[in-house]
Amino acid sequence: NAAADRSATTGVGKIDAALLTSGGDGRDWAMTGFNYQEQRFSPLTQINADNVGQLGLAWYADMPDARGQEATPVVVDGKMFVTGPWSKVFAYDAATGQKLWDFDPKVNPEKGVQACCDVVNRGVAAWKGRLYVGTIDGRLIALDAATGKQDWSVQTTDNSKPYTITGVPRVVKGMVVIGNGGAEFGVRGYVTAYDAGTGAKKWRFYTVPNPTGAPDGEASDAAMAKVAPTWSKNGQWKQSGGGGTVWDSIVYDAELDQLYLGVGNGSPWNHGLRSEGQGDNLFLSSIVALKPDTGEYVWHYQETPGETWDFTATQPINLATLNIGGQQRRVLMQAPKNGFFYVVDRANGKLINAGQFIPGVNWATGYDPKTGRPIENPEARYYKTGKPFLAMPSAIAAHNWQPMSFNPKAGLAYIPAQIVGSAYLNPSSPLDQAKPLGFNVGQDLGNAMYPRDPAAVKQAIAGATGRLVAWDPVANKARWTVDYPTPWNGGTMTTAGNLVFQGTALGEFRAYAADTGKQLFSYPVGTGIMAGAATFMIGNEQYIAVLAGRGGALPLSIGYAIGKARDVPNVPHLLVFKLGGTVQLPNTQPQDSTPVNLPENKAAPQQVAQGQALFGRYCQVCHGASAGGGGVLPNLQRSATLGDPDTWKAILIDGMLKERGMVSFAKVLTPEQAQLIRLYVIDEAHWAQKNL
Ligand code: PQQ
Repeated sequence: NAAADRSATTGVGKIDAALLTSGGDGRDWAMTGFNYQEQRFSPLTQINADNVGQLGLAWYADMPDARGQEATPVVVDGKMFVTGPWSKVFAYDAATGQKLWDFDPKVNPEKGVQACCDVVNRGVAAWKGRLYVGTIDGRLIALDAATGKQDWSVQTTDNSKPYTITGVPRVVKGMVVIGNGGAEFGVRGYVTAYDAGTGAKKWRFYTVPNPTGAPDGEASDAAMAKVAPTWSKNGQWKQSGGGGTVWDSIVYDAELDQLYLGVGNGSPWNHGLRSEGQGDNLFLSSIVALKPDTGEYVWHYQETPGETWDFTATQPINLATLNIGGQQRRVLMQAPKNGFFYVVDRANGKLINAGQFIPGVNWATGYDPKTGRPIENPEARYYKTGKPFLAMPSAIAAHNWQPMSFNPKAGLAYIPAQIVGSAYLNPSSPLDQAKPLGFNVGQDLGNAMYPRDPAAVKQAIAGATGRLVAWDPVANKARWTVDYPTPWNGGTMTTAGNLVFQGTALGEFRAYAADTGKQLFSYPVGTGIMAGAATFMIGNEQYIAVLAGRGGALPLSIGYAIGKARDVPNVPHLLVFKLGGTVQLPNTQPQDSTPVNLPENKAAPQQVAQGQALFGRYCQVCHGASAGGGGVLPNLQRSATLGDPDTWKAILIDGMLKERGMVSFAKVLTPEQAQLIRLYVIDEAHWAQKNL
């Protein structure tokens, strides 16, 4: 009986109660966000500000795929469950590290090219003896937690479209709720609730209207009828689906019995192209509250009306009760891509506070407290001015998916923030219109590369930095900050032991005092960390677990500005610490950065320019702007095939490496164009060797 409660047989039976409290004592880390409030705050105190310096490794495990490691471990009754790239699931004895089983959903590697930001996965949900995982190819799979065997699987997306899943399913009132991604390519976002026992569909909520104008026959119909006038009559959303993917945050509020969706950016990004520059385009870049039983709309708060910069509101949401102006307010908190930290009243969706958490935010100066709307800088709407807008923050985000935590004792939220600007510009060439392969974001991607100016590139590298921000949501300002020389540092986790844990892009796992930000611990892990940590107790011992390994949007796409992080090896590990742990990690070699012998540069400037535009359009989102490499996918400036036109063609046109996710680009490139890209990369590599 597929619907049977598996708790009796698996030892992870108490999980449904644990989701509310994580067992109350915090011995389990029952869901990726710790419990339904998703504060990632543990009440455990054995490891604390006085003794955290004694942490050492209890055990570690090698992870098989050197792509982004983004999952937070889930730990229940002594077993640890994590996911890795390609939606694989791994189970361990949490005290010893003994592998119990693994599960590979066998995603077709060619699907990887539709994952905008790496083939990542952020973790499982556990409930009544089952684990739930979303896959890159849009399946929601239920596993028996004891054996890792598949119980049921449903296809939650139309696989003829570029939908993907990277986010964590959430189990709410006997249902599993899952969203999807794909708004960089052209999809229409939605979430679906399935019966947790059987996988039968319960309801679906679309986040943007149906381009055909017809009702969907789904829970969102009434809401969509209301928001349809916020979209233009024509505009590219009619073809692209409009976006609004819910690719990360979905949070259940057990106090108010509401479900909050963090809704993503528009598709294409460019509001001028998407919606003829008209309308707020609800529910893009919004937090939407639903009734979990039916999926009916309750309220919404839109953070970025008329979204046009890829400003998602998908980032982690923390629930809390705060004393604001002498009143206890049930709030949600979010630090989304756009650089403002929001405190929103959960009862009605009204804005309480919005404050800039990184310096230099220039698309808006602040929020009108009456309307809850941003006060915009008119220059930011590049499609209106016709001029490029050099924006802070950018699509890569002031804060991306890296988990944020909230410590109710310190009254602080810990934002893994970053300071990375970039330019937005209307497309100048038909090349940048929608294509069967590649991004469809309404930007001048063909020209979006680093200038051939060493000083400018060095400035871009120095200017892209990271910052841990301890934000006081009541005072609406930072209490303390820690700066990092590179962006894309790890998610945060905080404890009643007055600690905040965070990994860094340069390969350290650190702990700070939660109240003051004083650094108390640093451990060299030899590889960059992006994921958030979990903590749990087995017997008399508290453990801290974190995945290490680089990947995700920024290392794939940013090119040179990844800076020193590119030299850090990418050797993925699951790391588990305890007080007095003595296990040693094997030494890793730094990435080889000695100059390679490049083929002679014989290209004419015209060929280089053509190759550069094609590279910008089709290659840079995975191989980095200006082929600058990010230490995840092959650094093409060092590729042994640069001097070998036949192998180059076999890879780009014939799909020789499709089993590794490098698909054939024959749909969009002629063999001659493929060679122009090769000539451009050779030219760029010569320039970089000489100038950087
Ligand atoms: N994913 C990452 C990552 O895992 O590093 C970073 C991003 C995504 C983004 O910056 C995105 O904008 C983004 N957008 C979508 C989307 O629009 O559907 C999906 C995803 C994803 O599923 O990973 C990301």
